[in-house]
Amino acid sequence: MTKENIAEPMKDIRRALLEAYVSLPVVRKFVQSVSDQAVGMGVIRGFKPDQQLVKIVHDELVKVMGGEVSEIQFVKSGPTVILLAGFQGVGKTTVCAKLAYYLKKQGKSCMFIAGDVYRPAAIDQLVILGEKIGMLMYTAGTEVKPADIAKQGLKESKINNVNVVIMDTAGRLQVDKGMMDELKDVKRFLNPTETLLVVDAMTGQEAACNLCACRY
Ligand SMILES: Nc1nc2c(ncn2[C@@H]2O[C@H](COP(=O)(O)OP(=O)(O)O)[C@@H](O)[C@H]2O)c(=O)[nH]1
Ligand SMILES: [Mg+2]
Repeated sequence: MTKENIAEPMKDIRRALLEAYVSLPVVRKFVQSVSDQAVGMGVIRGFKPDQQLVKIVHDELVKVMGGEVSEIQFVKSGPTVILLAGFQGVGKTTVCAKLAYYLKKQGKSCMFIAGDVYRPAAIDQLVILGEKIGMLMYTAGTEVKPADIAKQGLKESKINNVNVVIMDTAGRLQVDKGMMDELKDVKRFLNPTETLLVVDAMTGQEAACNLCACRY
């Protein structure tokens, strides 16, 4: 493969990535890396050059998406505490249930703390999901501050001797000082083992900005 004969497909790849809302620096690095690998590479017998280029693109995509898996860290004694954060409607409450279901199947006992005191029926939503998978839950209604809910919920989880505590929180429509301050307060009381930012897969590169904004 030569710089000349891959120019056209590289242009298509660049366009496809930009249309998929991938950020420009990432696109540039990606195209450069694929070109570097392809140029001068001999074609393997039984393969066509285009098939080989597709393979390089595939492997590079896997690398860009993060080749390694980051497992949840569990503490040795006391409950492992997982705090879920993210904007409104991204799927935090749903992730609470999916995560708990997954952990329960691994033999861990889990408990929810319902910390979304703003979204109408957010607590009911978590309770309904929790009942479906037989979860222990701590709820305190909507009149209590999330930080106090966190404190009480954690206490309750220790009494119940659970392995994992998952706290659901309220999201906002955008980065909001009130939300950040509230999360900071919750975090202080909860001292989570893991804080997971839930983002919608359709968010694209904006997700990276959300992560920077939420890193508190
Ligand atoms: N298609 C799809 N819908 C989802 C997914 N996760 C959550 N939802 C839906 O998105 C809506 C918002 O989810 P929710 O968990 O309440 O978001 P939260 O506001 O961040 O707690 C609900 O109607 C969910 O059923 C998902 O992975 N795929
Ligand atoms: Mg929710």
